[in-house]
Amino acid sequence: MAEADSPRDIIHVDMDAFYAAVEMHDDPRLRGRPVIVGGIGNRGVVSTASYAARRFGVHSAQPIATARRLCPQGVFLPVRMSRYRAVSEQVFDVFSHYTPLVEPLSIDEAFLDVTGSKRLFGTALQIARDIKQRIAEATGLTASAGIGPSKFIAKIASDLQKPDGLTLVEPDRVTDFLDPLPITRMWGVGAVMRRKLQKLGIGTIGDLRRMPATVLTARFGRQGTHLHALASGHDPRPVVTARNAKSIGNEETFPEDILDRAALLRELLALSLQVGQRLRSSGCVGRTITLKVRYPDFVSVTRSVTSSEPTSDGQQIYRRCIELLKKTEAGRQPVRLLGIAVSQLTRGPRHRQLALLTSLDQDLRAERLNRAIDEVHRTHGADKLVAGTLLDHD
Ligand code: TTP
Ligand code: MG
Repeated sequence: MAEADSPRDIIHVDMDAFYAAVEMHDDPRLRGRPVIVGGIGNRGVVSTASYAARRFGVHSAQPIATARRLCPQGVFLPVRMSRYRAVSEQVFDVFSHYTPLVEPLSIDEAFLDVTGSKRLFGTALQIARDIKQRIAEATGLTASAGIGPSKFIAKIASDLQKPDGLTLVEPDRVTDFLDPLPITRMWGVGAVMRRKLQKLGIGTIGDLRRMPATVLTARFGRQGTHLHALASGHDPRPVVTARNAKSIGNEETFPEDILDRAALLRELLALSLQVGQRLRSSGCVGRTITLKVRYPDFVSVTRSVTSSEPTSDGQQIYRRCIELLKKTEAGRQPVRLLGIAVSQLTRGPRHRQLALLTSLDQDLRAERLNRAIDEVHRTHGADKLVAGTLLDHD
């Protein structure tokens, strides 16, 4: 049997109302109250809200002004990133006790492959229980966990009984589990795709599974094939740790060779933003940036730069790539392909603390912008957002 098809035990763990829960832990007078953490000031946005505040309709990414209107009695608190990072460290330390195969998705969630840990620690269900218990002991906070035979199933499961949830999906129950769920529960389906699917009469994951794969492929290409496989419970994607991923990147072969410098910079920017997004979604930052340029005669060159500060910020990647591009023939010769890879990877939170001490404000602003970019990508597709001012760097 191919390795990807072997039975696996994947756990997805996600902290409950993370920033707000930390605030309530640190100031017990806040417990049970509607706590809203975010950019204070009228132009800020909500980072997260306690479950009490969510009952008023307050949610992440909402303008603070709206949240104040919906929940005037709310306790509004500023973001204390260094504190959340410290708690995140404690949570990830618990994970690493059970398996080295930990894939961070963000500051408060990760996938764990515990297939090889069962002999030592008991069933996956037992491990998930222990992890929740240890997190509670170390941090005083609750987490929700989902257990399943793939990342897709575990991710959906962890969300179903929040807060303090624990949901186990046995391999032979995958279809029963998925079928009744609305497609809004499908991890990786943005608002645009959801609307397209709804137009086809697809409301639940079961509807999607029963649709012939050929129809979905004809309509949506590779994405259609992928969605059908997921809806059928097939997801061989491995848990990828920051340590075993050597680099994260992307490259693009153009339909026509590009000579125009402004057009090259636009492509470079789009690639940089995508790579930044990939780094963030895998919870990584990297120090080395490598630019690849391929000319029409298929000859490729690479240029690299290594900085002391690791990054997952698309704009920073873009600025460094502009310098690298100057060290190539691009613009004097036409370009067939551009690629960017970021390597020397480490996990995000731990390695950003130093930078945070010196430039808290800048760090927070970049983080908020990146979150907004990721959100637009999730809901509208990757090509809908281009930061116009960035193009002026040349
Ligand atoms: P999430 O895990 O998405 O949310 P959460 O932990 O607050 O709540 P849930 O119980 O539903 O998991 O995000 C983790 C933290 O990331 C969150 O506490 C604050 C931050 N965050 C933002 O700053 N902006 C955002 O838009 C989102 C979604 C999260
Ligand atoms: Mg969370």
